[in-house]
Amino acid sequence: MNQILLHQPGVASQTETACRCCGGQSLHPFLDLGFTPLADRLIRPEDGDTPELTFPLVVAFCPDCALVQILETVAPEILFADAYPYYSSFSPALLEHSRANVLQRLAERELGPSSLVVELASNDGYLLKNYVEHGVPVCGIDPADGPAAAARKVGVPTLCDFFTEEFASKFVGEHGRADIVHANNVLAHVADTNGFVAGIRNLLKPDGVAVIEMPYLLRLIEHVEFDTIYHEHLCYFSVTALDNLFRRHGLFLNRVEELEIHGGSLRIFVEPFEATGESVETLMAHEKAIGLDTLDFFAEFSARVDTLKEKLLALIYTLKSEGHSIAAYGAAAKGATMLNYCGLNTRQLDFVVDRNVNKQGMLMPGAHLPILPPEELVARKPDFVLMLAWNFADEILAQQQEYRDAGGRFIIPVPEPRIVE
Ligand code: DWN
Ligand code: ZN
Repeated sequence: MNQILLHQPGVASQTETACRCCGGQSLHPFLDLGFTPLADRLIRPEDGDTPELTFPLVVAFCPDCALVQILETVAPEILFADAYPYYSSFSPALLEHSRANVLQRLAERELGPSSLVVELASNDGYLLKNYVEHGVPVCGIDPADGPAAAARKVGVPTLCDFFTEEFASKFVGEHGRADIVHANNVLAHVADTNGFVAGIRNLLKPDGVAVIEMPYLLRLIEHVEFDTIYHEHLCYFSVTALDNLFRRHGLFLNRVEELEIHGGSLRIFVEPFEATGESVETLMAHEKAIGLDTLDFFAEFSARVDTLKEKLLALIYTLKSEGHSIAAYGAAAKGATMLNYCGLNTRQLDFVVDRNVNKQGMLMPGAHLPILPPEELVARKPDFVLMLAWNFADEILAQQQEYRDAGGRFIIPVPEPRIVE
């Protein structure tokens, strides 16, 4: 297996010198994950020997607005080009989480046939379909044509486009303003964060609310979730950085909830009027108290990432030296960062399984593990399985009871590599 990785400076990407949100010029890098291929850019088997583009993956802190961000911006048309493989509906826990979100919104607000709910990065309709069920008009916006087509199939009208400030003005002209704007796991992905937020302001009714979810920086650092760092994720948010960002656009972070999903996330409620709730004051005070808004907070992180890598490699090499076979579970974007940063590939791992039929038959970026259906675990009985989709470990362990009863064991890499019987 000769894996060819290629980096072409200035081709398809640019290295930022100013903060993505406040424009500050004093960014402090604190973690360097090297050159990695694009985490969601799965490889066709016939392209196994074709040079793969790689990009630097350096993480920095902005002392002016407390935003953590990567310094490389890969062109969106490169990042979200080819058949974007991520379909939210392949994760039952995510579906249940999203349904509960909608039912809470329906309980909180008078929504009916004259209302409008818009979701940015609406994917395959995994969330908006719950509003359709309750007769509330919706519109999804997502640049990925595969998921957008899947959404229309489940009755969710979807516009296949990138959401920008200009797009928002055009949309309001044609469809009016929204009562609720949902945006899950997308704020970190947009190259023009300020334009995106300005678009949300333009889209919202005066009494509208934007309900936005993103991974929480504090949990990423606490649990060493370095594998959630990849080129699709440009920003890593604290409540402090979010408050600074939205205020810059006349929007106000009035409420925040902490969520378990994706290794620890935030759900924020942003409105065009200021009514800062206790939940926001409490978390911002906590962040100040622990110094999450200072560079010092990140000083140890690089060393902690390397410790996790050493422990995982020591475990895997010991198991290999004892003659054990090892596979993996979850052809996730975070799996690509984990494998490529740790230098794991088909020399140590035989294959990876994933439920997403759009991923099966492809190869993982860089590591080139073949992606197979989960049934292959029971069929081929690898002795161990590295859980790359650790954020769904509970449901995957339950799902794989037959494999475990047959003696199969899982390795959970984050926050500390451990074996689960
Ligand atoms: O921001 C993003 C996060 C929210 O989701 C996106 N950029 C992409 C994605 O990141 P990821 O690929 O690391 O996410 P997941 O959701 O952790 O990926 C889990 C993978 O595991 C998916 O490919 C689906 C698969 N899966 C499975 O095969 N069986 C998941 C479950 C729950 C299962 O039972
Ligand atoms: Zn900044």
